[in-house]
Amino acid sequence: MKTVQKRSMQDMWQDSWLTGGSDAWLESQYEAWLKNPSSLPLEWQDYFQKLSPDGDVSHDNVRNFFLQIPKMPRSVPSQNGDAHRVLQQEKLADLIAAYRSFGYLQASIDPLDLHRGPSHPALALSWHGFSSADLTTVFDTHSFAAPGRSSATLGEIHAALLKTYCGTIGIEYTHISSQAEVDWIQQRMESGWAGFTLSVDEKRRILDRLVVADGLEKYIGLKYVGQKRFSLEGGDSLIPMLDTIVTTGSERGVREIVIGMAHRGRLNVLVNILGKSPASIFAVFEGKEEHTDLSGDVKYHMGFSSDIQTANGPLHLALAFNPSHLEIIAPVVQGSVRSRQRRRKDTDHVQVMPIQIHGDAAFAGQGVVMETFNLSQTRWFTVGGSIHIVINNQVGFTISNPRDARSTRYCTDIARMVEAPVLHVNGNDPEAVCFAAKLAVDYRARFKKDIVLDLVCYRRHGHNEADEPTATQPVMYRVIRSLPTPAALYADKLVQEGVIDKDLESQLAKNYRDKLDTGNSVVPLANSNEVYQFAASWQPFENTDWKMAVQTGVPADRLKVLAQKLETLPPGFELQMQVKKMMEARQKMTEGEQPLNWGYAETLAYATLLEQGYPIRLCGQDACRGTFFHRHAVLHDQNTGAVYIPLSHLSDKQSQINLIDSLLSEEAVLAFEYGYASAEPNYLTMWEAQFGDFANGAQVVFDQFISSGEQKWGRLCGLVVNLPHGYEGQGPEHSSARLERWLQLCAQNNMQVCVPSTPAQVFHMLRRQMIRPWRKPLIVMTPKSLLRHPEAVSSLEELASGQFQNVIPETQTLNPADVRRVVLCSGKVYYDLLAKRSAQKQTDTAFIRLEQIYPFPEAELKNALAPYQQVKKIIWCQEEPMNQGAWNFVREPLSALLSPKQTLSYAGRAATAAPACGHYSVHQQEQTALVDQALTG
Ligand SMILES: Cc1ncc(C[n+]2csc(CCOP(=O)(O)OP(=O)(O)O)c2C)c(N)n1
Repeated sequence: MKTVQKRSMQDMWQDSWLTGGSDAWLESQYEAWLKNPSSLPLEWQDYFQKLSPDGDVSHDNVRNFFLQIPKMPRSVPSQNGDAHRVLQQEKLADLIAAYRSFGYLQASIDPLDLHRGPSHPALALSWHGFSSADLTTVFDTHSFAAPGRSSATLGEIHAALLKTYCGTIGIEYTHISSQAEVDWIQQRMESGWAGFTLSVDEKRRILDRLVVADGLEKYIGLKYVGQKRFSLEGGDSLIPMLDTIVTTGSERGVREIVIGMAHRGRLNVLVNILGKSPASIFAVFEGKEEHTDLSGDVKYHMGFSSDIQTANGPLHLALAFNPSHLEIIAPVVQGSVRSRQRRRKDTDHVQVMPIQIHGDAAFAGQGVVMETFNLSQTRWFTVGGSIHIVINNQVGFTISNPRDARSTRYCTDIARMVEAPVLHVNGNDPEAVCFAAKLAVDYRARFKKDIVLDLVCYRRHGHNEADEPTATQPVMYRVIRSLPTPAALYADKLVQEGVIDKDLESQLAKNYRDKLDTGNSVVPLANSNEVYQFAASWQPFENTDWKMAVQTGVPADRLKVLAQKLETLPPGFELQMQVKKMMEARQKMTEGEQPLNWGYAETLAYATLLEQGYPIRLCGQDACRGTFFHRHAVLHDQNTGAVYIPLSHLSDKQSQINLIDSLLSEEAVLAFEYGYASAEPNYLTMWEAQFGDFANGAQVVFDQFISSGEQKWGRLCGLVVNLPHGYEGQGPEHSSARLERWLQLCAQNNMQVCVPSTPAQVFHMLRRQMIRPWRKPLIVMTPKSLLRHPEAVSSLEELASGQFQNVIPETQTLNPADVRRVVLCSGKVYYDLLAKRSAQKQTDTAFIRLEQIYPFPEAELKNALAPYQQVKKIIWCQEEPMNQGAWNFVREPLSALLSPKQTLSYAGRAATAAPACGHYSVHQQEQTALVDQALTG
């Protein structure tokens, strides 16, 4: 390549690397670079730029020549026949490459034929210098020749390209950088799709699936007129698509599928894929469903699971409970799948497969889609690929103009970020739909990556059944109203092919209606002794009470043994200097030479749980080290970079711990952890925010799942959420974890909100979370400065005995008769109050710490207040502004505990818009003032 000499353009063309036997792919890259350098990644741009031809033949010469090629007369001098043949073959290679890369732009994927965009110039024969005279020229080709032949005319090849890449499937795959994947897909498309045929039985099966999809909607539409069901009609092919995925999946070893989907078509999937009994769905339409103590949810959000019978044995299907918030279910499903894969020891991600069903507007619009794709190939979050289906009905509520719905050409373009193949399929060609579905399952099985099926269809009615679509989409709906159903269209096709009788469609429809009338499941279900063996049992956690006492202490000698194991490193393991100091300090704590700090107690909590058989998954941004340098659960050898995790080296029988530095997402990562924890009651699953305030980026997960999932759907979950919180002058964003937000969400014992103030408290709190048979989310305000505060320490004995104290009464010996005020508080401010009281040698003020704010520990607080009956002033002190923190939550239940002679008052910052001020000096003045106010009020 580097030895191009000064020669004429024609010479150069004839024997330079442009025409000769160099690698076809490299050539195509070079050509792409010549046409448009910025179309290639920077490293390739750089590579070609540096690959400068010798002498005065520059890239510019080559580029100029190359760009002339399409315009050049194609009749190469006859005296050079070989050159002509090579040139023609090269032009053909360009043409084929163009169809592989851009054919999808011209594919016939829209059943409404409304939005066919501009095509690509390289799809025209003339772009490559071919004229109609060339159509009969014969070329060597295996891919596009008729079976048994190794050559075809240009006309035949062009027709095959159109059929393969511009038919009812438009496939995007040449953006994938793995040549193995590209080759695999190419082969599937060029031999598989081009020659795709189905047996008569398969065709009948597809027709039957279309008939049931349509039949259910019509049945409900007629029986329950105007009631919301978010009809699938127009996207009917979803049912044969899912049917194919389930069948093919079961052939490839899939034993469990978890589906995430929104409202559209959900009832149809429940009845026709999962086999939920139609009677139970009709009962909801009739208002006759069973009521429980829970507050419940609307019918198109409810989840369900079943065991269906396939030719390859039973297959467990689960449709995840779903809030209204579009797309947020995707990471929850991923987490659930990962948890189920772990339970089955399915490390190759074969047995459990996710299907994510999206709407076109939501897929393009919601940021969590991108976050979930970003999780998809990472070490601790991958599930070996998801099959994404977009029910692309080309309208989102009332938006249908793509120029308003997104800035990308396709609603699926976000998937290109993970180099997922995308198949746009015309929903009115159900055979193409099934071909694409099969390809998707095989691709995932082979490459363990995400793949997208863009089911291009339409929405026969309005957004819901009470909604009139022509008000905003008159033209689109004129077309839609003229379209026969997908079932009718396909039945016509099969009649024309002579595959079925004319009346088969109506017979199938009648049979289906008869089945619906019985109310029984319309899907063959697995027989009862074959059903799902891998379900987690939540039964021990049902109807239990948060007040039950559990012993969480661990004998001191056992703690010492574990601590010594945690402090033992592999020979020669070189710690970083500060980490070494931390480890030395921990050794002193074990020896009883120093009191225990936060990191020590927390680590021992994990060690004891692991030893007792509770696995742990702790995940967050920088969670392995700990944002505030206190945890160091994963150690790094300074010489070799090797990693050592002491918590994984306790004993051969211990449970597994996964310590995870997550990628920089709150919403998708927290949703994933919620999904994980919801599928596994005996796993201590923890998510840690970098600073507590960042949790609001995941607010949907708190509102829609963590706080309300049990009441809406009866789903228990023991997820722990660590939110660093405390006013230390770090400004408005890093002081507050917005304690008030979580408290506002608390009711019906839905979750716990704790603010532990000592290392022993965090030890017992974490252990209680697993040992007490009560699974509720635990929101923890975790400390920052307290991690190193000399007073925020505990003794080994405090870990060895006792339990988590929901309330910590006054710890110093005060004479209750001297006490004139009782200050109640939570968290770090206790230590500020303590310091001032000690400095002032004040004996007239008692402190009570509220360590669990919800469920409100009324009885324990009453006991703690009991010695101070004569005290008139009860003060709630907090460092958060008055409109924030716990004040508004605690004032009512606290007041209820006081005698008529006692008054409750507030000591703290005034109400403010921001959580904290931005100036350190102001912060200090405020902090001093609120402590003074509490101690003198
Ligand atoms: C996060 C969120 N924002 C807004 C809505 C309200 N909403 C419900 S359905 C819908 C349109 C969704 O369009 P698309 O994703 O194309 O699905 P389709 O309803 O067409 O099947 C909207 C905006 C919602 N449910 N969730």
